Amino acid sequence: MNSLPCFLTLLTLAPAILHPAAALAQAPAKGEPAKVSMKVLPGLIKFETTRFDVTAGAPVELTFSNDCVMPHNLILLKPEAEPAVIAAVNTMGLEGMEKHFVPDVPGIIAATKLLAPTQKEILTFNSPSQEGEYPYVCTFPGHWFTMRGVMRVRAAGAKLESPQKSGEKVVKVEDALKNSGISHTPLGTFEKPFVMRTFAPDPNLDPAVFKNHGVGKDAVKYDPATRLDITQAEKDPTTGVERQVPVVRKAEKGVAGAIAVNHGPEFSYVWDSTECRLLYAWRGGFLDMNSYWGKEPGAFRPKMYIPLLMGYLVYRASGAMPLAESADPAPLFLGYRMLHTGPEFRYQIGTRIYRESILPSITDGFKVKVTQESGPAALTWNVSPADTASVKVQPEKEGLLVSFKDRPEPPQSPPAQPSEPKSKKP
Ligand SMILES: [Cu+2]
Repeated sequence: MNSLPCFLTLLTLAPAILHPAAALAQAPAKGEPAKVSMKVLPGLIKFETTRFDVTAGAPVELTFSNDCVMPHNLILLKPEAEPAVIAAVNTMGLEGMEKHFVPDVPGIIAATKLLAPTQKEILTFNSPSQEGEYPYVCTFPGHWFTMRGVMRVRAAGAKLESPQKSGEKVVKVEDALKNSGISHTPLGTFEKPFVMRTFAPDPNLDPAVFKNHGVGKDAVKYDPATRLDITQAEKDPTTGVERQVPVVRKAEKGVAGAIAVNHGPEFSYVWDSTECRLLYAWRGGFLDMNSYWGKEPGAFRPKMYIPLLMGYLVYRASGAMPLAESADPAPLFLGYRMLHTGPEFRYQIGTRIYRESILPSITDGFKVKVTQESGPAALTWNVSPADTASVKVQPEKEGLLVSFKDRPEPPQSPPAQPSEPKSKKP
């Protein structure tokens, strides 16, 4: 569990915020508060307690402890508020990490910060005076549809049942995803990764990594909200007649021909089929496709706008391709096949043909397994100078196993919104 200090460091970077719920969560009334203990089922993206009862208008002390390997929060809501809260969280993008995924919308009764593994927080608040069922959810991206429960508020004097624990009613992530309609933030699972060919973000990687292709191209600016190109008025230089022309600007830096793979919130990576190498890996989410696909599910508009990277990087490639020698020609991608561990990439450098798999760990680090298909020549993995402290190369049968330790970075910032004219209907 040597990733824990990194998680903690990461969260201390996030500025402390006073969310609106904090004001509501103060000042317990007279009398002993009802004590509720809330835990997380490690790795399952679920609260251990799925239902608890409280008396209306009475003080409550809820202790939320996160014993999981992922960050989580707990947001207690008025029943009618849930759709608006989830919708607001989905548009928070990377700003969410700073705001603990607690959106500024009405109907939040109490909320914890985003707790790093091993952290806990005590919420004290008065239960609503109105009887009813009040949902609580974790709003960390991808969690709310399985990580949820309900606080039942009972009239004074009514019998309170003992808390209900999560048990046999296990909702599979894939099934929940199928019903949720969140196709713009797709997620696989740790065991069953999700593979997507996409134009991927370039988080300012070392230019030496892109020896064989560039990043970023001029593109027409596309507005995902209206699904129209953004245009501006311009006078035709010859006729003087005003007309609408598309706004063309340098796209955000992005990698074409990338293969993005997601193992659930725990681990994602981008493998580049031009350079035939792993470019970067991250944790805490996958890609938000809204800026690329537009708002409507299936409205695929490849306008060279870059999906948002959700979460934080734990590895970035640097330097020359580790398996290539300086005299080698550019690598040639030969495709991939799905194994139970995820995709196995196949590529050629000169006369050598390699197979490569990325094997993630749920807590810290990952391994790159490389085998050479043609020829018995010994494999050499040239460790880049930036990797020497965190990478270990071991010879394996017919190949190499290269172990990487997590090197967590602060959460990715969303690209700055250009101040451009609003799109106009043609
Ligand atoms: Cu969570």
